[in-house]
Amino acid sequence: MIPVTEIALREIRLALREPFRISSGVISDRRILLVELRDADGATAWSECVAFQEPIYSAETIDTAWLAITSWLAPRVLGVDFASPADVHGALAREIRGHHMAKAALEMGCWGLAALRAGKSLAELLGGTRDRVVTGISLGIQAGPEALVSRAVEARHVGYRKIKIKIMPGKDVDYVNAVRQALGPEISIMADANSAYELSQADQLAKLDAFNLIMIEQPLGEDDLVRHAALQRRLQTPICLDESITSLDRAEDMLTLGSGRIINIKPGRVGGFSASKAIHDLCERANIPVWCGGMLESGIGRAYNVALASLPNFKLPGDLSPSARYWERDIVTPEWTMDAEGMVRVPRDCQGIGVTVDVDRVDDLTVRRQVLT
Ligand code: OSB
Ligand code: MG
Repeated sequence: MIPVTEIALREIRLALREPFRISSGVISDRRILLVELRDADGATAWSECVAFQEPIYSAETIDTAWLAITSWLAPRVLGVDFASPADVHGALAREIRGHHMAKAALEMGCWGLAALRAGKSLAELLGGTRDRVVTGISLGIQAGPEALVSRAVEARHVGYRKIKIKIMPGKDVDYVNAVRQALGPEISIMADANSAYELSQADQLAKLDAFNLIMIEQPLGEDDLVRHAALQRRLQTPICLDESITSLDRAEDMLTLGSGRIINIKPGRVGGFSASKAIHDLCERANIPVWCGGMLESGIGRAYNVALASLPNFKLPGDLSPSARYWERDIVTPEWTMDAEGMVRVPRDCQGIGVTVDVDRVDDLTVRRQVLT
């Protein structure tokens, strides 16, 4: 690769069309950390850090990521002559613990830049084989089951192929039941608890077995593989892990312990594309399906997720909603769209990430910027 000689960080503000509630909090006006990498020949690639403003999903926040990138991570990329973007993960992992989302923003940006340089689409460079990826919707916690049902019915109507319902104690069985009744037995439905339960509530979670869910995502603690294994033994419904899978090692632990049967891969959570691909490959060998999760990304982050989801073992619909579900207007052109079959097209006849960043718009939305050389 041609060495990266400049890394520009920006924070933008982008309001979600409506607040998104999970068991641990609510996300509304997003503060988003964008990264622009420039190489010695002047080529640039944009990437996105998926950390939220508050540590309600994982310990990282946009401010910790800013600190990690400027203080410790960017110096490990700037001016370094990497043979391949696959080498960036190791350079960022060495001696620096945690900060996966900060690392991923840089690492994935290097993949984006490498694709551009190779004259290939990001999907092709990664080894993705699909032309289109199947899409589901993640519905935040609503005021009541009726409100959730109307969202779910609408989502089915526009083509989504999987309906994911956010749950928490007190907002679980009635909500899931109402959606299953409204949509009928054929539709793929799942629930995501974002770590809201304890093992002592296993009886309550077991009631969800009645609704033929394709999976229950992350019911227990974010770092807890042992109790998830105990819970999985008590549930018919497959457990899918999200927060708990922070690396290839944790994915191996899940397989060894039987903590779940499906993995939601979010590249930001595991430190980028190399780790995502390694988890993907491990799961493929072990016959564990994976799917691509989402972090309410802008169109930049979405480009990386769509490229990743084009790998062959992404067997289940991803949380890859089109731009218009999140934003009045996205920061890329073309915006991400979904067809009536719930498919998002993978950009393949392009060089790089496949969308163009609207830099004037990004400038208008920028509240801080720092350039590292
Ligand atoms: O657990 O997958 C999650 C959003 C915020 C925090 C955590 C999660 C989510 C989603 C959103 O489910 C998925 C999307 O980007 O559409
Ligand atoms: Mg989740």
